[in-house]
Amino acid sequence: CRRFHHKVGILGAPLSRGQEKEGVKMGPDALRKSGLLTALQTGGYNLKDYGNLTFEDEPKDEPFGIVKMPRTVGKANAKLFEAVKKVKADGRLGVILGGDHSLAIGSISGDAACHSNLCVVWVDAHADINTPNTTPSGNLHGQPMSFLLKELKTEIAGVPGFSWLEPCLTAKDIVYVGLRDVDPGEKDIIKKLGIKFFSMTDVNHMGIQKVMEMINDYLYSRVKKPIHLSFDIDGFDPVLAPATGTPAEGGLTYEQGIFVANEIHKTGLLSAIDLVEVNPSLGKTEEEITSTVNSGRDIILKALGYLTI
Ligand code: HAR
Ligand code: MN
Ligand code: MN
Ligand code: MN
Repeated sequence: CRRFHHKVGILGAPLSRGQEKEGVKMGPDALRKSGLLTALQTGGYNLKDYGNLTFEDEPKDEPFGIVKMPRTVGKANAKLFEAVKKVKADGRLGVILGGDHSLAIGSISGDAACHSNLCVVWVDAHADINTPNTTPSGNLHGQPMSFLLKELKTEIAGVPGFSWLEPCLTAKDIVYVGLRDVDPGEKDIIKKLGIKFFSMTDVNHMGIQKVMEMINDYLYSRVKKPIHLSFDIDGFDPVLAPATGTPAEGGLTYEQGIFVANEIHKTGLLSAIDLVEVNPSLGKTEEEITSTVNSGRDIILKALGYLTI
């Protein structure tokens, strides 16, 4: 429908040091092999493939408190930040193929550098808003939101690798969908900052259609704002998307996920999408891998309006 939807930039971001399972760096290539690019090409999109970024481990990357690999994750995100800025400067809708969810720090910062009024729809089993002080695991993929929020700026002070970062969002700019595995410290932060969320309990009780209506009213109905969709594949139920590092029971069905993506497409406001935490090496069978990867591919295609009238 809307013409500006159809200029797309694909960027592979195989970040993996925000957690501890190697295989997540295979996410971008698995998504590429799923037919994502050929579908978009035959669908008439103006597509530019920016390739995959490469990331290196920083030497002597000692933990900061219990936060693991801060310099490596910080530097990778600085690189992704620049790459996403370039995609947006080229006038393209960004499609960022992950990689673990720590990449949202660079991806959303890059998107926000071009859109000061950016808002974020975060689909995930997890809230990813632990701070370096509340994190139970030390893994940075459980913390990106705390690096992005202006309200939490003092919480991330001094983390090595992130001196380039300036928080770009406020608590009212974000909405969660699909939450069901949230740490106590995260609950406190969400309550204190008044962050809007729709847990799986909410989705089950009011239905995904009502949830998307409420998101529409809350985020972008009054003033039109560009939307960044950050979609963690573990937002889906593990029956559908088992090949991921931290699966959580009771997630979105295929149809619910696709509905979310389609509603966002219909706004005409999508600026960029992250598709993260696909880990092909964690599929127990070929079928588990295919189901996970294809579900992620379909979210991207639907968010871009592929085959939609
Ligand atoms: N909340 C836990 C932590 O901070 C687990 C995070 C799980 N990670 C993700 N992100 N897949 O959504 O360690
Ligand atoms: Mn369209
Ligand atoms: Mn996540
Ligand atoms: Mn998650």
